[in-house]
Amino acid sequence: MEQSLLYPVRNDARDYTLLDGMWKMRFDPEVLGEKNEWQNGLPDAFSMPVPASFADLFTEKEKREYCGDFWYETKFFLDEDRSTRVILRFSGVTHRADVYINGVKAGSHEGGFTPFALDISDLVNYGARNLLSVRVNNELNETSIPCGSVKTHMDGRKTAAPYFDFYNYSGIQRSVHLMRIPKESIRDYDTSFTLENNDADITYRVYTDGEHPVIAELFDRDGQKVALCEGKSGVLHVQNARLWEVRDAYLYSLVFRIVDEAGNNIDKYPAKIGIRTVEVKGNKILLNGKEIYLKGYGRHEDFEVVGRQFIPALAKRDFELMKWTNANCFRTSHYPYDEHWYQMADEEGFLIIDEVPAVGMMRSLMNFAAAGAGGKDTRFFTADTVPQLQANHRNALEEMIIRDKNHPSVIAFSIFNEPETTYKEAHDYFKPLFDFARELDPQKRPLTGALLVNSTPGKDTCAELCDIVALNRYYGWYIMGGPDLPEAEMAFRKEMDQWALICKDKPLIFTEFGADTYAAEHKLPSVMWSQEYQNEYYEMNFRVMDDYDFVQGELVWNFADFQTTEGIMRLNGNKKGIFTRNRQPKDAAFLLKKRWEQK
Ligand code: BDP
Repeated sequence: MEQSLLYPVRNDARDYTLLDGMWKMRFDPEVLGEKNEWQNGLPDAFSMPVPASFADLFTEKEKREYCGDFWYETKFFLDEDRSTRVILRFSGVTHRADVYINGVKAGSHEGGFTPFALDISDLVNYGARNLLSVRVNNELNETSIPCGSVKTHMDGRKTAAPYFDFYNYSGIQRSVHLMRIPKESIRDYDTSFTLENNDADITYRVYTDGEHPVIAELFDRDGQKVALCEGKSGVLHVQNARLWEVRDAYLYSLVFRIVDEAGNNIDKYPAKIGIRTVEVKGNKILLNGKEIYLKGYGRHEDFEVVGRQFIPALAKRDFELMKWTNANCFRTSHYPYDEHWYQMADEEGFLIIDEVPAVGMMRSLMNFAAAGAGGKDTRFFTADTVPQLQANHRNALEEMIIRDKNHPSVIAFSIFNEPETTYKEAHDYFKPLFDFARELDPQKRPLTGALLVNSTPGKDTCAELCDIVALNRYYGWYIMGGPDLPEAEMAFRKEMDQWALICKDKPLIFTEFGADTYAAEHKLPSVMWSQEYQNEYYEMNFRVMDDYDFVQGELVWNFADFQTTEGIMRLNGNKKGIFTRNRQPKDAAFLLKKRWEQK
């Protein structure tokens, strides 16, 4: 990690300007931009908001589906102050970016869902305007995560061919901050907690790039100082600690300061922290030492027109809906979300399973389809691309854990979604990534990964790497749907009997189960795609899950209908939502609300 990924703040030591707004943009299908020096000024550009997913803003199909290089440009003014470092921080550019300041390359980044920061102090003009150009590329391949390929059409057009079931939204999709931070600054911090009776110890470590001492002070919600510690690492003792609990989220403010000889602040970073512990004990998941059953959703960052852009009002609506159904958890399927989601979950007392974009690790246009059609494997993890894929996966994992490790809401990290796990090379691929994540996480949270339909006991090679076994299962939908629902129940029970042997001392959760349901469709008796069938599907699945005590969570698929690529398997998108794409309930929402009130 070259630069600190700390979220930007403003105080007496730090400042930032948000560069969000209307930028210039231009597609570059022939990859001529750099040769034609577009980094010195973008000719014939149109305007484009930043942040935004560009696809659904257009009316022309070839623009919506554009795949390849594209350029952005904006200008910013910087005052004469040379006493700070100037850092440009991108919260998410999908999937890769080259950044230029005044025509000079400032850096590059691979991976569309985690932030990167570039020190541009030596490239900027002080007391003048500066040109910021970004070349973005949204192609998928077998070394990128998520995985996919690119299809070149007969007229030369390229479109994305994802190996996954969500739309390849791209662009500068998250905010851009121009930060000014002290030359000697706080780069990062770790926290972890131990509880004893009513007290708590917060073990912290601060990383700085200088030798001046650090002071850590803890304030409660009323601004009262409750603990103080000097040093880059230490333990803050909190008497009568207020714990961070589900839907009762108490946040403290932990303020780190680098101080000079006279006691003045060189840098200051305020962190919001929630005191809580997470562990797996036998086949239970414990939060603050008490058993917790996970209820909630797999989600997407997805909405009409705006695609993957974070819209505070929409996120507010989503949290209200999740609370209304008595949910307590969601998985950031299938990529780390915008940082505001985690900040909101911290405040609301929601639990997050934070997932790295390791999805599509199987050669198929929609991975579930290949697996559903007999579980064929494509020897994905034996290809020459694997070392580079693993390096990218490792980087994304590192950036996600560094970015999210101090959020109380994050209770587990998910290292994959539905890869082929049925042969040894898959295990060899994932083992070092699990080891790496364990080493990296100061809180040693449980690790997991969502297992595909054919990853069953005896065949699967990766469940043993997981602290929590997580299954994506579609009994009653892809497998034996409609009139075959009773057979689906039997098959489901048969599989669960096998997991029972493995999960004597390991919890198992469902990270996906669901049925496509068209919001306008009712039918008595039910048929697949009707609201009635979605309810029957869930009732059957819950009946099975409730009979196995090692099942410690149920995250339904999906919170809301979402956009996918076109195809005969999808009716303008995936319709497994409990809510429609514009956030109104289907009938199943009422079923979940009732169940989760009691569960
Ligand atoms: C699983 C995937 C998920 C899909 C889902 C589905 O993990 O991304 O959207 O199935 O088919 O294969 O709805």
